Amino acid sequence: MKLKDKLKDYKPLHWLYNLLHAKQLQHNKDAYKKYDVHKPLFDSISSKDFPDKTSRAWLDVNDSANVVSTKHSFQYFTPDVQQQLIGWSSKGFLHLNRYFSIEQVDEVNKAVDELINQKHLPITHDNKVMHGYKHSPVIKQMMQDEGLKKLLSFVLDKEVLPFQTLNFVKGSGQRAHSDSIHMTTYPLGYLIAAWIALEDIHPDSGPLFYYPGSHKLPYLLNDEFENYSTRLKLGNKQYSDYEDVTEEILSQNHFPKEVFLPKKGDVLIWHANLIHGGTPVANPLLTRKSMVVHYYAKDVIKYHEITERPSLMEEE
Ligand SMILES: O=C(O)CCC(=O)C(=O)O
Repeated sequence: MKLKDKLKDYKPLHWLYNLLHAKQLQHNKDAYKKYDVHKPLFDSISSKDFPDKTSRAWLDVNDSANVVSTKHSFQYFTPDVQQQLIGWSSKGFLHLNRYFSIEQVDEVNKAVDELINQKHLPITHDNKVMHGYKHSPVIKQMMQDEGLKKLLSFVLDKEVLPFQTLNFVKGSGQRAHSDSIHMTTYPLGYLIAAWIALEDIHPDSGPLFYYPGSHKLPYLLNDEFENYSTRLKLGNKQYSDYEDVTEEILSQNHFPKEVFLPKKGDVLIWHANLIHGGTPVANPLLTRKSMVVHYYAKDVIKYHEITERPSLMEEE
């Protein structure tokens, strides 16, 4: 292992980095007070600080089939969305047909091409451009779409804040996971994601897959894959250990697997704990243009469980 990778495990280096980004940690301030967390905002934080591992999101505590129609704003959604909201607690996802127009999507595709070719924004090993919204008003506009935010806020019953955009040109091939390991909240269940098809998705391009109902599995956090940290150092487990345990749990539970083959402009919205990933790319010549936006609820604690780092949020 390279020295740089070894050093990443030492928490004091994170604290230093966090101190240098203190403004981007202010979002946690009120929630620390509300949930009695007596730590400075720059300090490491993980599920060890929160022994209670249940979600308190209203559609996890209640069954959406019984409660969504009691909320005033329910009436403003289309009959199709209303029907899907009713099924949220059992399925853990929503599918919006042709939500974004072809023109909006084409503008985003143009912006992504420009970012890659002109601004030389790097594509990561799993084929994505991170945080494109910071460089492109068109990507930012899609991320901030008011109708989408209203729907996500309805599902969480809290105002949502976009945390990041990921733009994929090719399939990710990412193994099954829950976003709650990457973007963890306290209370649990206060992250929500929107996956936007930026072209018609071909079955051989490495489409997204997900397991309806898997959001009801217990949240898999550090303790569950024996990733034990100390005051100064992170645990010894790797992300691949988390993925192995997730696969093991899936194999014991027999959830049906769905492969998402959307049309350009469609959106899939998923629950904080829905297990999903990217199928292997059968034809590497094919593109799989898509954009993911992860949103946090505003007034919860937001962090990354494995590295115990509080999330850095752009200032509002
Ligand atoms: O689009 C994909 O292939 C995977 C995306 C994903 O897993 C995520 O954004 O959490």
